[in-house]
Amino acid sequence: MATGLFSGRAIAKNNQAGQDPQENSTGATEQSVSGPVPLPVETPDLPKLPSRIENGVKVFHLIAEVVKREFLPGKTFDVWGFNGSMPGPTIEVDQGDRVRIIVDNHLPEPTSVHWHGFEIPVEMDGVPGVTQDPIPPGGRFIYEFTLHQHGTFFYHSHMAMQEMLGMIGLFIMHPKESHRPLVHKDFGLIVQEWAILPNNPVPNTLSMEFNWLTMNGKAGPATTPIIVKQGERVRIRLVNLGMDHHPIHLHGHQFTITGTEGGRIPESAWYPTNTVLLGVAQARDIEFDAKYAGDWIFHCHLPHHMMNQMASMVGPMSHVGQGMHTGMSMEDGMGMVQGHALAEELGPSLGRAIGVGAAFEKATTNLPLQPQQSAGQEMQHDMQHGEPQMVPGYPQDMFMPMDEAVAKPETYGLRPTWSAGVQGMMTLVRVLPPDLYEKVKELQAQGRKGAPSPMPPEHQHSM
Ligand SMILES: [Cu+2]
Repeated sequence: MATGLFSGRAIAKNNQAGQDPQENSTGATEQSVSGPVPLPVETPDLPKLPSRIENGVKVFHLIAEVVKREFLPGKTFDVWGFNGSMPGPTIEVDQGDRVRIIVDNHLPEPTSVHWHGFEIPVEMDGVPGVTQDPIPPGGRFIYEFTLHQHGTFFYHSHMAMQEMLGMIGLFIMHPKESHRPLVHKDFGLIVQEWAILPNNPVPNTLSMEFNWLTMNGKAGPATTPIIVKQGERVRIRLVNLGMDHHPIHLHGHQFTITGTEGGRIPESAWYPTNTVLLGVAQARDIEFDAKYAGDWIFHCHLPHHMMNQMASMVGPMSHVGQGMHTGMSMEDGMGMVQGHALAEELGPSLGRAIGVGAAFEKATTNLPLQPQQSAGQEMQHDMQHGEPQMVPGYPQDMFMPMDEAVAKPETYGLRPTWSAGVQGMMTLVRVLPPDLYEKVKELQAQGRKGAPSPMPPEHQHSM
């Protein structure tokens, strides 16, 4: 993981925080910790932006361009990002660095890059019209500044709709002296939301209703789990630049919020919690001691952000008798083939939207559905074994594992069917006992896929 900028650096051994690793219950004695040398930040599913030194200046090269991003296996979308990545590659620097960032615009429209929260000369602030001319298609702008701050920052296009197409990246400034207590692992995640109609690869940036939720450009269960060893101290940096605020919740552990988009919070202001409200344009650092072994889910707690492509549920969720009928195709169920594409009733709404599309949503009923009108084999199965269709509100949720499609070293050893419980803006914090931790690290080094999980016997009847 420690590729790029810091790849040549040694990771300091020996915990200097005064918390002897031998004191923890795992018996672990050799652990990497932060110290005088910054601990590189791991950004699952995202690359680091390499740099070179020119006359004492750290030089980066960012290319704004159209990117294809696979949110889930088979679900690839046309988004905008940098250097082939969406979100853009992570930039890591040290406090005090002189930094030059060459930005080339390979997009078909003007852009500019804003350095969010940076205390730098206004000419470098990246606001088109106000502080600079927009960078035209094919054009270049060179940003250069000295960084005296430290913390979790980010860069993004300062064109609003370009933000909604994905033009953001992490910008980590390591402090001159590492914060105490030192951490063994340091991760970064960018959360985003998307409105993407079925069979359409281009996000609708005008929509206020979102059906794809991502962490580092992946929707659960394709989000690569965060791997830590039991007993380690962990920092996770979170950044949000979308239309919604996200209450991000960790299972099984309390954490403290140790940083904001403005930098480090004094320890005297820390308090225990397990959910952090990650507002738009904010960054939050959280830290915790990974005391309890297990595969702990880490997710936005807005229910609509805990699922994928929820528009596909619209058919069975709504209307019998009035309005659009259930049991139609996904496109019919969303009213996509009725009228012309710009008709008001087809305006910015997805699924259970309130607003322009609300008229379609009023006609909800609890009248009995027919089994063949349900979506998904799971439901058909359930319905054949009772009369759940007599239950008002039925159906609500689906359970559809896809373990093998998202298998990777970091998923090794997860419970079979795990993937059905990880959807939308979710990932896993896997607090692993030493033996399993070493095994996953070994698989990572080999670049091997996780062993496919066998289906447990009690589940085979419904597959
Ligand atoms: Cu959310």
